[in-house]
Amino acid sequence: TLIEGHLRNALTRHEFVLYFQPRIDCGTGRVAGLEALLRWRQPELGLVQPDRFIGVAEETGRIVEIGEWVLYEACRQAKSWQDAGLPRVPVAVNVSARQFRQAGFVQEVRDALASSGLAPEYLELELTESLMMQNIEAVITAMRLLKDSGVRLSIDDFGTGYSSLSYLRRFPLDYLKIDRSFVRDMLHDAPGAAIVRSMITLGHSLGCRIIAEGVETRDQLGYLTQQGCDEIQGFLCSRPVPVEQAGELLHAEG
Ligand code: G
Ligand code: G
Ligand code: MN
Ligand code: NA
Repeated sequence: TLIEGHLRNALTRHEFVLYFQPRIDCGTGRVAGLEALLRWRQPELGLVQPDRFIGVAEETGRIVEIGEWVLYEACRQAKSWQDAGLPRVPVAVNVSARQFRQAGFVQEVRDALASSGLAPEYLELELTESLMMQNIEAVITAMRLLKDSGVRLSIDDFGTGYSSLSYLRRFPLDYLKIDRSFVRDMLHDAPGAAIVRSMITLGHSLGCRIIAEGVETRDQLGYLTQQGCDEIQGFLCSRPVPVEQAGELLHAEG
């Protein structure tokens, strides 16, 4: 396909960029972290959103080298903000299943930290619920190694991937990110609200901080805060923004 062909040269042509979306601490209103989100500046196609190419990159295996770039670039950028004296917040990176299952993934993470000089507690890895529910024992082993290296781990898109509750407690998780579909439906009916409340309770009982995704309204923020949600991410606070604007967001915190 067209995407597949262009994707072949995208890395060497430096066509990828990272955008960053902040998440906000419900208690303090301050920026609690930034999620790195990949964008592709393709000369003929324009700015291509990940929904249009991540799937293709997964199928062709190209996601492995792209993911490696994202990991290093996110660490490098986070370190560069810190060196500029901006407030230190963790940067979160999305990890695809294929990338995570590579034998060298844990070492790749350590290498990205070492070569960028970023302290490990400022790197978070977002693993989707569906990634975590396949080859569970191997996933737990890799997650333990990553935790031992000092990075933080999140379960992303929570609620969409048929988690086995008996396994959930075995994963060493720091954050649970409630998928935005639940936040969207939350205030429309009683079951929607009850599901989100249960996720918050479940996440807390697993020892996680809870991040609600896709928060777009003040009403949603109010409800989530009232129910004990720890952090929110979504268009209400900010869209994903290019690196310069992300730096300005941090500067405004300082
Ligand atoms: O940025 P946006 O909201 O359009 O992202 C759409 C989807 O693409 C989300 O599910 C997000 O997790 C995924 N995504 C964004 N950036 C990356 C990335 O660097 N690596 C992987 N594997 N997925 C990403
Ligand atoms: O799957 P993941 O959580 O990584 O997806 C992140 C994606 O969610 C990004 O592509 C981002 O553009 C999108 N996103 C972030 N905040 C909002 C929001 O408030 N509403 C909607 N509809 N999408 C959002
Ligand atoms: Mn994510
Ligand atoms: Na998500």
